[in-house]
This record gives sequence, structure tokens and C-alpha cells, in this order.
Amino acid sequence: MKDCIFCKIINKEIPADIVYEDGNVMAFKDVNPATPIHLLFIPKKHIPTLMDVDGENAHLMGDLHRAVAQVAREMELESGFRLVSNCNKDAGQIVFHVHYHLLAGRPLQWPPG
Ligand code: DGP
Repeated sequence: MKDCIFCKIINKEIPADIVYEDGNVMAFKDVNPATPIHLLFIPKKHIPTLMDVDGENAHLMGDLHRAVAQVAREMELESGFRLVSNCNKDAGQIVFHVHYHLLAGRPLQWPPG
């Protein structure tokens, strides 16, 4: 999608610190990390929010989870990590291309704010 910052990262129009990429998924470091390890996992297909997941694209969400597990194993995150997806205004979504935040590298509080 033309004006989507994450689509621009996928198309290599703007740089990102990419840690994983396959045909359907990309993962890169968050530009504004909230934790020592803060990655974003996105489908290469533009899906605006979690509410736009449907029978046509749901397989991509499975691909995201498979990539998360692979990267977590490679980064030896056995002590733990959190996977978060913000959907729409009340959750604080600012980039409308569906994504998971992988947060790790320190103990995390629960519940979030
Ligand atoms: P949210 O939509 O609130 O779930 O979070 C979007 C995240 O995307 C936020 O933590 C900052 C990150 N972000 C925004 N623009 C860029 C960018 O151009 N590059 C990278 N690496 N991360 C970005």
C-alpha cells in the first residue's frame, strides 16, 4: 500500500534492521524499542488491523507465529518474551499494517497499562 510505512520497509524503500524474512513475513527491530529486545513481525501482504483478518489471509497469521518461534529459538529467548498486537485507537495502534511486537530482554510487568 502506497502510504504505509511498513509496506515501504517490505519494498526496501526505507531502511530497517531486518532480522528475519521469508516469502510471506518480515521481522525487524522497532525504531523506538520499549525493551532491550523489541522486534516487529509483519505479513508482507497489507492487512490494516487484526479486525481485517479473514478466511483469505488467516494463514499469514500462522506464518507470523512460525517466524516468531524460529526467531525466538535462534535468539535463545527461553527465559521468556511477550507477543503483543495493538488493534485500533484504544490499544494505541499507530501503524495500520498488522504487526506483532516481540518484547524481551528483561522481566515484563503484567497487566500492561
Ligand atoms: P503500534 O502501531 O502502536 O502497535 O506500534 C508501531 C511500532 O512501529 C512502534 O513501536 C514504532 C514502530 N515504527 C514506526 N515506524 C517505524 C519505522 O519506520 N521503522 C521501524 N523499525 N519501526 C517503526
